[in-house]
Amino acid sequence: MAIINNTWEEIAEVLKKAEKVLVFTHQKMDGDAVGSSCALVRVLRQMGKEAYVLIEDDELADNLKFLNDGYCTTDEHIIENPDLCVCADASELSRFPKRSSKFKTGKTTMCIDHHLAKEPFCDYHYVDSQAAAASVLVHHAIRAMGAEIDKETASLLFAGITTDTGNFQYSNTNEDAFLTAAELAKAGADINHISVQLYENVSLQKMRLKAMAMENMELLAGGKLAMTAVTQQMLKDCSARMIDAEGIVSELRSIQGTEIAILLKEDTDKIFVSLRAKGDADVQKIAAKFGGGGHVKASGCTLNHVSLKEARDGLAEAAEEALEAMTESPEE
Ligand SMILES: [Mn+2]
Repeated sequence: MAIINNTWEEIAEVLKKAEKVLVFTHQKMDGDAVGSSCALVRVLRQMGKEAYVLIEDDELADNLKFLNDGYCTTDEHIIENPDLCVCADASELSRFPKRSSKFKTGKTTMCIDHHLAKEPFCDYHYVDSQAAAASVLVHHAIRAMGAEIDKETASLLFAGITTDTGNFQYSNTNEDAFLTAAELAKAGADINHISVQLYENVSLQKMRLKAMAMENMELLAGGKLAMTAVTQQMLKDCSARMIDAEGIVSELRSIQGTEIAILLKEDTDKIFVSLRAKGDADVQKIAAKFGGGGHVKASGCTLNHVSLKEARDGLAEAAEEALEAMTESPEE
């Protein structure tokens, strides 16, 4: 059953009527998850409501902590009988598995998101997979409520948009993303401060891990395929955590001539694989071969009970095949 969106007026009415609101977002929060959910909570509080983001993770990533000015909680009991539960930047209960039963306790439920959603699961929806970020849609919702967007709210929403568009570079960057960003700049969003916090705030451990991963990089298929791995030993050597491997795969993709980038992350009995594509390459198909999925340009899969070498060989072969198929049928 396809999702039929409500109008912004309907969404705004429901938000305005609720007194006790819990906002949910996806696990492993990124800037858009934090920005969109916290902005909504901030505005609802300014309207005199009791509102929190009930987060799935134990804590926020270090470079996102500055966004959380007391909006987020891990306490399920902070609001016992919410009038409204809203999920932002998530359009499936599986995106926040620990909190999904709490979400259902909302007298009314709502979803505001930009992921491709399979099934309607709320009373109210506004899901637009064309939107560059959930923060763009939350901005629409706040405007529809007629609420004020102050400097802090504008900064939160801007953080979401810059994150999800790769700072206005990815293929999802559209007119609405720029127009929204312009309005947020006008409302006082502290763009340089946000950018420094988000992008120039890398821990030494993370930087060292990236250097080590780059040092071990392999270039295959005449430079069209870039691969590397992050092992448990490397994490020890750099005093880093696996979360610090974030960003390495996009760095691989940025190499001149590279069309497919693959990062293998070694866990105790499995290997997590991140895939990225540039140009016409499609990594979704490669990930699907290994039981994974995602988007054409960014996908992932998990390999169980294989050695790092086996994972590397299997992925390299699949990627090389995909690259060969592209040169055979360039028009397709
Ligand atoms: Mn998002």
